[in-house]
Amino acid sequence: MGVVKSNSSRRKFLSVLSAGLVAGAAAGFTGGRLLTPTAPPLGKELVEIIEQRKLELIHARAALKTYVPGGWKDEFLMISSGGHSGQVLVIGVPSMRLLKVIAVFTPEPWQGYGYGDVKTMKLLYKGSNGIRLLTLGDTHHPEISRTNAEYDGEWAFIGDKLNARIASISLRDFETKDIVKLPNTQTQHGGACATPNTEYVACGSQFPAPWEPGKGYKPGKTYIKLTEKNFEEFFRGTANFIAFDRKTGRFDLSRSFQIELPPYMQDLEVVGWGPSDGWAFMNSINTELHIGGVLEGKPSLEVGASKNDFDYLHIINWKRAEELVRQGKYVEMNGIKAVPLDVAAKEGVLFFAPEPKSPHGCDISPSGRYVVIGGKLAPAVTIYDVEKIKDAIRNQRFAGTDRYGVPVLRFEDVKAAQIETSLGPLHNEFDDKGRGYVSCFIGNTVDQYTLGPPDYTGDKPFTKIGEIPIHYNVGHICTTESNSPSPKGKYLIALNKWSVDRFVDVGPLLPQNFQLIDISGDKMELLYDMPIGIGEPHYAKMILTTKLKPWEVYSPVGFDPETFEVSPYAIKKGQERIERKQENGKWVTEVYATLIRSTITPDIIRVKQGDLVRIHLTNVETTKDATHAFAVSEYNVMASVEPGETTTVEFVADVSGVFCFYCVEFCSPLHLEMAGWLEVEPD
Ligand code: RUQ
Ligand code: CUA
Repeated sequence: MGVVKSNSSRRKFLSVLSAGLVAGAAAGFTGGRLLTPTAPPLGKELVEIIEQRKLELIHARAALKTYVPGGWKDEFLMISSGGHSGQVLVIGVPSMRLLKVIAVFTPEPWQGYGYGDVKTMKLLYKGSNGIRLLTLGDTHHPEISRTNAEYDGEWAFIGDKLNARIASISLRDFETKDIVKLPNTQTQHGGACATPNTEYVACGSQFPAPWEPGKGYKPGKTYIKLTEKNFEEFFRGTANFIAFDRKTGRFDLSRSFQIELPPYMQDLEVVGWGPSDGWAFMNSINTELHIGGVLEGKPSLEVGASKNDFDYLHIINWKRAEELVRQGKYVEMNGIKAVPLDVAAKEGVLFFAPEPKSPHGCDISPSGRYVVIGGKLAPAVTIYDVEKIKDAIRNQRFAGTDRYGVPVLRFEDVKAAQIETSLGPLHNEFDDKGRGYVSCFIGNTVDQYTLGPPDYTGDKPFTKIGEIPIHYNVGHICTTESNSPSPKGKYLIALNKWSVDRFVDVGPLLPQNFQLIDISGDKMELLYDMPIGIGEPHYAKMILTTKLKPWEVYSPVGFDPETFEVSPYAIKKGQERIERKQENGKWVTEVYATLIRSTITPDIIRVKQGDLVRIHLTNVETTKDATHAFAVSEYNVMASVEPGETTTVEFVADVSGVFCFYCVEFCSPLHLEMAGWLEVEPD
């Protein structure tokens, strides 16, 4: 579609616009905001702007639909992955304004994340693999905590594909609270996806990891020679259900469990509600078990993994797995209870259904009745009926088993429909009218279709009803509160990999592109392009902003956002002090400091070279936005201290000299004076 070029359409629009504005004003209708008592000149003014800027009808409409004046709040908040930036982006919708970048897997100076601030250093180390400090993350799938399967706006989760980790983020302060490395898993792709009441966050592996029988996978320890035979016998995927504590924001491995999976390269995973309550679904891409080997005379991974006509949709009864764990039918491996593959296959945890080869995406309709898979290589989406799946399992109607003994259902027994789409269908999202949307990577479209009952009760179920061009190569799409029982309709955002031609060129590496689309009417309408200057925008979730209750300050003063309690290191103004003492035979200089516009107290800190320096910083301010930040020159140390917060920075004073420290937030007219000295006396 693109831009409407016809002059007649513009002229018509302009005359309609000016007539409407004049008529509205004449009737005394001001609408309170746009039109003032001087409406006729304003109408003329708008027409002039439109003419001067040579805008078309669709441009002006789009601008009026998306412009959110300063001081007005966006209706939705998008929690988006930051791709291989390792972070999470928070974006207002429909304004498409970037509100925050949340540091998660990668150090981020602005938030004092990973630069000597003890609580953030602890997170990065805890989330590492015991071999080295991991400061890279490839964030893929964000999730929002749920109550009765609805997004409740309390917590967010994000997975790291590269290192098989998930993180929790509080939606009170929009800060990362926990990172956990999934045991026995090397890469992650399925999920994060919360169970209906966020008892667990589900996340599955992508590429299988080598497992030692009974011992699983330990980074840096496990070695199994990579051969086809070993791949089949010893490599394994996982479906993980990681217990989450809503109070503390922490994951608890001791209450978590995982299910051992064949090395089929599992893809996206979702957890159901309603008729699919207790079930999780994930697809797979390499039931061929091909490992590649181009230089060894074998087909590439790409070719070898696309041979079979069908791969397997994994159907997981996670409540049954939970029960088996309670009965002790698990093996404890590397800190998690693992339900072995043969147990999962025999005891009703794991089933397969054929899915057209090399599928992608796995999404659940609002009713919880349908599971929708993108064809990727086949131009169709396949829709499975959960009632049919449950019925076939109940009646033991299987076509047989796979090579690991997992029961395989018949495609015809569980299929609800297949809908033809543009080329390369990947991910599905839904609206409030029983319609589904699918991103088509190769066709560069988003296609719209109808579901079946109870989601859609009209006379054209399972039918494609529309499409809109996308710029370009769309991966995920995101509609408002989709993948929950009550999507809100209104907007769809296409998360596009390439932005060729859409913006001013900024070198060979192009920004990626979010496109905002209005889905409230019968026809989809493109509203806005938003370049993403960091990482690949992978997937996002949108939530009504009215569901969020973010804190404005930390309270009471001395609050520690790591423990959600008052810090034992919090002090009041006047209690500042420096103490030097020995800890395990090492000298430690411990500083209790306050921050308030525009003083850091103490402003001179004298230490001896080699001391471990620990500075507890309390921002004693209680007003919104009175953030101070503490950075030490030449020492790579930085903490952001929000109003009311107590945090600690720690570093070894290994270099002698006199070093300035100062507040890095432009907090007051005397912000430049908010500084002091660290003197490191040579030993
Ligand atoms: S998967 S672009 Cu990493 Cu979300 Cu389909
Ligand atoms: Cu505090 Cu600048």
